[in-house]
Amino acid sequence: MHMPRLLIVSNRLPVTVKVDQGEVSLARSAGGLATAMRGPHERLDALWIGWPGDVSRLTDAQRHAADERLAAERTAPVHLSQAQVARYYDGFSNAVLWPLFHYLADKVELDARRDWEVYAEVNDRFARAVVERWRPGDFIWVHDYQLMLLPQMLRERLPDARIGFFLHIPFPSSELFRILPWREQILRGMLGADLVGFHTASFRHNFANSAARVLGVEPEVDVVQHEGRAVRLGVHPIGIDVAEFARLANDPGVLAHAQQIRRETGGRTLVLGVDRFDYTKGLPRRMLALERLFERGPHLRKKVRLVQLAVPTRERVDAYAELRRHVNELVGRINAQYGSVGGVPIHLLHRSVPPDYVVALYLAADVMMVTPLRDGMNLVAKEFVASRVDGAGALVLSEFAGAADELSDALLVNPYDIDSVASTLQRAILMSPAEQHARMRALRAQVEANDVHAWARRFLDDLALEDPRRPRPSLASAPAKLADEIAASQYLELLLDYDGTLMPLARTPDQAQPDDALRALLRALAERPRTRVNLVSGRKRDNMDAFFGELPIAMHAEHGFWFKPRGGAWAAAGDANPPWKDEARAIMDRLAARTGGAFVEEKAVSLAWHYRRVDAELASVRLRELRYLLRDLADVHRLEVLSGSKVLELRPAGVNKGLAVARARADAPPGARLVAIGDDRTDEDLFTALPEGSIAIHVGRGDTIARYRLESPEEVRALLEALVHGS
Ligand code: GDG
Repeated sequence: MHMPRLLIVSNRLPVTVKVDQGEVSLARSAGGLATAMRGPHERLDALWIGWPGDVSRLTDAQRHAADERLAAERTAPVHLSQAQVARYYDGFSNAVLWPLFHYLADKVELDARRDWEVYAEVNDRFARAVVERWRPGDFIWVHDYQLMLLPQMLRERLPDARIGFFLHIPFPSSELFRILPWREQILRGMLGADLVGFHTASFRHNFANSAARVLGVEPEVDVVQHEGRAVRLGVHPIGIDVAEFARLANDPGVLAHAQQIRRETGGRTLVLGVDRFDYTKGLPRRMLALERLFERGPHLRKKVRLVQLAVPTRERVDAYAELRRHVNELVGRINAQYGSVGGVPIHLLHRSVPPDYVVALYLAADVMMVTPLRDGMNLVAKEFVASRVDGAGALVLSEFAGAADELSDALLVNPYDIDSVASTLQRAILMSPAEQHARMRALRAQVEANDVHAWARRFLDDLALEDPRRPRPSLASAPAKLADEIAASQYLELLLDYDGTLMPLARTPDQAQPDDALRALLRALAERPRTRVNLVSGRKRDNMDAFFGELPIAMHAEHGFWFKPRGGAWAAAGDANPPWKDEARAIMDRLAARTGGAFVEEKAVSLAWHYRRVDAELASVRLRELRYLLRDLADVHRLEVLSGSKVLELRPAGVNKGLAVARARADAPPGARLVAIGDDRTDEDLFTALPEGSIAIHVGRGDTIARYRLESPEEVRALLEALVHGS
């Protein structure tokens, strides 16, 4: 029997194929994601699917050898051509998504259509590779911005698979995100997952807002209903392999190396930077801050040295070449100005070094500078903390790194503010050992509490969770059974909502005119033996009369405020012209005038603020404002503020669709069964008021207390037709 596995999918495998003098070998891949997932990959016995680097120059025999080595590492390669890598990876991923998601819109490639096409093509290539290996029960965990279309592509092919997606980089504000020409496809792509994870609550919030704005969905804090599925949005700040860093930090060889680095620094304060050589990491401004420090404090000029490890990365992308040129120029200038025969203040290591070397640097440092302009998390900050088993050292951390949410005991800075980085750096250099230890203790506790294994476990536990709010299974598979059950009732009292239940929602209420087939269906139901029909709507009396006046049915208008029994006349449940209305209307009108697409509808007992044509993000701001402005009025007059489908309604408390239930029961024979069907929040009042033994049916997605669910008005009509013809 197949044991369910975890399939990890990322652009790059944790190992890259290398050929040296004809010998095939595997080298560790660099970067945050590979470093982070390496531990969970081993512990969870997962299969990792991804790109193993360029193998185009390998002979067949070498390629075969490479594939064998890869399989032994429990990895499965997705081979890509050089042309694909140039457009999908260097192009769309790293010259469009990467700068945009890090708030550097001016670095986004001007015209990326071709790159976009190849991005989609490569995502599809990954989808095929995953489908080939997936077995029922396997979990799929997709990583990062190179594969944002993959969750949806997998969902289409494997509808029952558990799919998680984690974004390692920031998700920008919707204002920025929506400049992306392919914003809709990217969002839909991600929403193919069951769980979408982010490092911070603000990235999650940005994503939900973008989805609301671009796709018109109405997300809650941690869930979006999308295409009939509940997609959960999680906050999962990534951790590091704490034990591994502690082990390296206690290794005698590493300690000796750290001592040697300190000796070489010649008594200067050692300030350290460790970054991929990337323009998001804030290197130029970090250099300028050091220069500012020297300008202000001549006494520090010979006492401080910055060692900057800058690991080569994305060397084919233009913006990176430009960055290297800029940094080299700054280093040259500052060293020329402040260096002496005894040494230079900046030492730039432009290469990759082994992990134990990185830890030796962490241990040797007095001050760690982590000042990215934006960063999803930033592992370096956490690695530094985990390595400082001696409890010493000061950490300067950008407030725009995801890590700043957790590491509040670091010295937080705005990396764009060079003066403030300079003074914070000075503060770090001068920090007393007692303060260093106090801060480091708190930082270490924080980093230890959430290591990478706990992170992976929590994400996967979340992914395994059955969401209680997941839409209940549709009746589509068993409508006939429900129809039979209803038909078997001795006496039937139907309570039917109109908009969204018998009729699809239209752009404006006027456009939702009933068709002849619907009138005929309602008439046939009303003429069915031992059956009564109630229409229960939020609409006005005259409107309902115009639609259905000639039918032998009972009608409840304005959510039950007005009632007209079959063959009778309308009667109101209270004061039809209440004193609060003028004031409320003035508030609503004022807000509608400022909100494109909004309009106010007045009914006898209530006022409704419609926003179905308003931009989703604007609507959510306005609704908050409206609720706030109506608060006092509602308190004084005992009014309820109710949200329906894209409408906010103000009306007297207790006047709701539940009134229809009491009326229908009042003269129903004993043993009558009530069947209520509705689609929005106001229908929940109807469902709540139903006596035991009744049947409540919710139409469409979303939360409900109803036990049954139908997909659409068509399905509702089919059910009602079955009652007519089956009886
Ligand atoms: C992305 C997000 C998020 C660096 N130089 C060497 C070396 N490194 C290692 C560090 C660290 C990793 O590379 C860099 O990770 P970061 O988190 O700092 O940054 P990104 O690569 O941009 O990672 C980031 C991360 O994904 C995880 O979700 O935190 O925000 O941008 O582990 O130690 N490792 C070795 N030699 C080096 O010279 N061996």
